[in-house]
Amino acid sequence: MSTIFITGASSGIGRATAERFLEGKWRVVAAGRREERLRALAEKHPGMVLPLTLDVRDKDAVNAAFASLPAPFDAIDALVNNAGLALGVEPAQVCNPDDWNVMVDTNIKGVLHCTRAVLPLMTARNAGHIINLGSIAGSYAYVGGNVYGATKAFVEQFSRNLRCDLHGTNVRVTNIEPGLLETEFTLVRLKGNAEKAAELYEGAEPLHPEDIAECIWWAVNRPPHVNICRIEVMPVCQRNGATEVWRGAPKKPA
Ligand code: NDP
Ligand code: 8X3
Repeated sequence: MSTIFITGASSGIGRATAERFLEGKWRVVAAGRREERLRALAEKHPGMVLPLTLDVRDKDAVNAAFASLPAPFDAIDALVNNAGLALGVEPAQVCNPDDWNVMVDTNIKGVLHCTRAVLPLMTARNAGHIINLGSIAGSYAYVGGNVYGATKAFVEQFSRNLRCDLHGTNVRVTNIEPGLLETEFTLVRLKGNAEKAAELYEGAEPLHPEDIAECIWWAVNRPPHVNICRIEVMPVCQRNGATEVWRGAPKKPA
């Protein structure tokens, strides 16, 4: 039986991915900060889920967690670096710079901590798969996307560079880049403003977390000689925008 380690398994894409792999008879290490949600998942699937309270920003805690996984959850076949968030939608010149630190610490450093902790385990077995959650925000710029988009561009370049370092091993790396998707992501980004969060999805059919879980399941279950490098997914109602030309006098300073 195979084992997958999923960060941010308490909600959204992470939880849907956990359910998808459990359905496929994989064991799941379900990591996140909201312990009660992870425990509920474990109770729903007795013996198949190891709930792990973990803040991916804490390098020492991440290293300790990977070093002390109990058998049979210690032979990790796949790691999904899913834990992540956006904070705020304001332009760079007026946003709260503290939010930037949280996004960098989670979306960049969290991915680095978990990847570095798992890689020696995978290279020692000459097998494994790292699946990163990028975003279309890493490719397409938009107002207020500033640091969030930049963290996801980091995820894509890190994924490519990882494939260079791992070349010659059987360890695979995939970056999944979803577009508009309904989870708790928007509520977190808008700092609990449920009304504004609902407006984003009004009249549109966004992706569902299960759509992305299915992409991850598909990428992981390709034959061992196949590496799916990158998957960009949007709902049918979304497209990427054109460039814009500013005409007239410059905006007044904020
Ligand atoms: P959710 O807010 O529903 O889930 C985010 C998950 O990340 C939660 O389980 C949360 O768990 C976990 N998390 C956040 N911070 C930490 C932390 N410091 N340590 C451990 N876990 C953490 O959002 P999504 O499911 O939508 O997001 C999952 C990933 O997908 C993110 O990387 C996001 O950037 C990306 N993505 C999302 C899109 C969207 O529109 N929803 C589109 C493109 C990409 P807990 O709070 O319990 O720790
Ligand atoms: C989330 C997608 O377009 O809201 O990563 O930034 S977007």
